Amino acid sequence: LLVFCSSCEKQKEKINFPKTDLGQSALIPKPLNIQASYNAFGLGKNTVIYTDKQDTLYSKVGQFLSKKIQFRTTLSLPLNASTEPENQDAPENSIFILESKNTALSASESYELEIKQDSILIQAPTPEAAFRGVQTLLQLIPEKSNDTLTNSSLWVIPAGKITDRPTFGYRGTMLDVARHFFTVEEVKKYIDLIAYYKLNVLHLHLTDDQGWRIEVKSWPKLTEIGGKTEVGGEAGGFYTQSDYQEIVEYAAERFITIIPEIDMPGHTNAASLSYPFLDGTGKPLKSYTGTRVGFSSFNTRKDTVYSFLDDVIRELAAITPGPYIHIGGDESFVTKKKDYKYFVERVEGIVQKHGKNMIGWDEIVEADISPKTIAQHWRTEENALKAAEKGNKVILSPAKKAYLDMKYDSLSKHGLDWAGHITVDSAYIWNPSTFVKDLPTESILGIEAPLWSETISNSSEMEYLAFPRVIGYAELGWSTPENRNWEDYKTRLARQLHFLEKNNVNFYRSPLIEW
Ligand code: TNX
Repeated sequence: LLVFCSSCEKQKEKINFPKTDLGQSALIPKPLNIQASYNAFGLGKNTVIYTDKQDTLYSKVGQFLSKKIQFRTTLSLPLNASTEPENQDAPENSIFILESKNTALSASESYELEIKQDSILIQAPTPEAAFRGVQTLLQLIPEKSNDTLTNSSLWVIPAGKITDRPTFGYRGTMLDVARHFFTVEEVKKYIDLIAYYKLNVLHLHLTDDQGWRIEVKSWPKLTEIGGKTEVGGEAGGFYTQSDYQEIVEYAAERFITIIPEIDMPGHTNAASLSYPFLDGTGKPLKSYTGTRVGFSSFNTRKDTVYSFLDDVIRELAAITPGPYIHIGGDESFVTKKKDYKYFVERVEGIVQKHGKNMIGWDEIVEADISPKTIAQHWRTEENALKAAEKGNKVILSPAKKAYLDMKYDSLSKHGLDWAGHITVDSAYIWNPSTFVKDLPTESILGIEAPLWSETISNSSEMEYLAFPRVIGYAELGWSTPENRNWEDYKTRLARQLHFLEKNNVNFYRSPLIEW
């Protein structure tokens, strides 16, 4: 209590904050509702953080906030320093993260953030929602402290109230670690960056013709042989199961779901090279480090292929807490159509048997899939519509809008252009809810921006393609169409400069943005 009183005394001196406007802050994604109250909260050395302790995940969210505040400001704020906050007079200058019983907040990622002169209150129905609210708060911390208001530094946070929730429950991005391998540390960095913009899914494209990147204990050659190559002939690499679990846990701490993809029956050269009985093409097998697609296929009529897949999916499901396994299914150009359908249907059974929900690229709608399965639209609108007709949910990744591996323009140092150039404004200016004509909104699970890695060979080049476009996709997945506006967005995007620089992100300095 003494501690509180001394901090109260310090805070009680009347601070004359400059006038603020919460409505003008550079929040991305734009929250649903913002009411400014034009005063401010002074984040400083006397600020303390309290969380609901019934659920330890709330205190983990508090810890995350404290760590990020330290990184941004060097302030080291105590968390839950004393007994339950409700049992005593609230000390001034506190941040509370509390569970809300408010039914208006019942959606799993909805939160309220109220900033007053003496306190900040995040109320959320789930720790996940509290975490999203914490990102909003972090985004409100200014780059520079004000050192003239009191005798210590204060980071002036604009006051008011934000009520917020996402449009889509699935807001993702994909990383192709098969064409080029990214290390655990590189993947973690990407996860940390996307968490700040409230994405909640990272899809890992773990296998392709050029490489197999996940350890399968019952079939060790997949990584011993298949893990050794990548596009361009460099060394490749793979995740041990414990590496993968480390990624999964790091993502889970940020309430991000990892979706693993084993791409098949095409895109399987690395697997067949490791275990030739898998091959269905009959052509000589050799390692492949080019960028062509559509030349490989599993043998879809051999039972041993399915017992192999049962092992692979069982092992993968066991280390994947998220509900989904992605089976690829794209560009199987050398698989006969009837074999393709048979394959997708049988693999769906295996995925479901291991307790997971199947996702596949939009071609899978050709098969007789169950309504639980999800189709990821990338190229063919008819497939998206067909999925909806069958009662399947659709993830939107239309290549000409959402592909992070498309060049920005003809001058781009990296990227492909088969789906066109995607400038930073074109990437932002579209409405996922109406983009595929006649696709009912109820069929849309959400959006995902894939980053294929044929043209990049390190993390900095990856960041160049992903940033800043992925920030715009985060807004498209979260904010309502009414709240989205390019002119307004581009000024908020320009104000991400400090965050991007402080985190050493090699982002593309688009001339459309006044950085
Ligand atoms: C198409 S998108 C592919 C990938 C390539 C990508 C390059 C999809 C399901 N398949 O194999 O990497 O284009 O943009």
